[in-house]
Amino acid sequence: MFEKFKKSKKEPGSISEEEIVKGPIPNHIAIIMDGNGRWAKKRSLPRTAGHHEGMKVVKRVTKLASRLGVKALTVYAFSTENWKRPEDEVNFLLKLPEEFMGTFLPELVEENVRVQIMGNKDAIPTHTQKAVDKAVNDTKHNTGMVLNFALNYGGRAEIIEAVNNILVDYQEGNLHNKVDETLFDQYLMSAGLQDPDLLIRTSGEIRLSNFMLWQLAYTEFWFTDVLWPDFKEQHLLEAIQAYQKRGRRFGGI
Ligand code: V0D
Repeated sequence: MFEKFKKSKKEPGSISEEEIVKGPIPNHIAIIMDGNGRWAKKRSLPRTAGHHEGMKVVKRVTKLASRLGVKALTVYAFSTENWKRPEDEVNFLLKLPEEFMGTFLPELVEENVRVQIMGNKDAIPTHTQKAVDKAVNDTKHNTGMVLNFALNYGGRAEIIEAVNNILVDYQEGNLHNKVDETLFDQYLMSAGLQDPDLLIRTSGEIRLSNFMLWQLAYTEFWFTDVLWPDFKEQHLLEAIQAYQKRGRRFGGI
């Protein structure tokens, strides 16, 4: 093979970290990790096997994102719609945070990653809450990348909750100015995080599925047919490279 063809864009194995860090790195990446069930079905495995494999991919992607200098990584782990799945599958999913933290917490601490959660935590089982609280607590002094899990999260519910909390603060006499975008941002579950620069959705579905509706207003979207358990470091580099090739205008010219 001639040297000059080695870095061909058609070769998915050709993007290096060194090359990517020369360009702008998205501050905040959000990911809809779809396709775990389909991945398992293709292998005649139970859907839960796909979720388990998907969890390992979260670890790998977290490490690479952190190395590249990404400031925040938000992953859609459990939507408010996921309760409609078979009970066994829901129970399995709600055990994943425990396993994830059991095997990954020391590495997260070493990577200086801070875990955050957004979503309705009250409705999840106590054992899951405990694992999540421990993750948040044990990493709260870390100053590196924020790994933000959307857990029992829905974008519309988040907006409605923000509105209701604004009403409460208004009634209590703690709101004196008109509501503007900056104020509204502070009432969202993502308060403190910048809006995502890049949204990745795997598994070929081209929709938002109630994910970060407010925050994704100016975000660049990158969709791939790759199923989440098959998503490798190369795919994240590919997504960031595509992002780097786009000119972001935020509505300007
Ligand atoms: C299944 C693929 C990590 C998508 C990834 C409760 C769905 C693996 C967590 C996790 C899930 C959440 C909070 C935390 C630590 C880890 C997780 C769920 C599903 C749903 F503090 N992966 N993961 N949580 N999957």
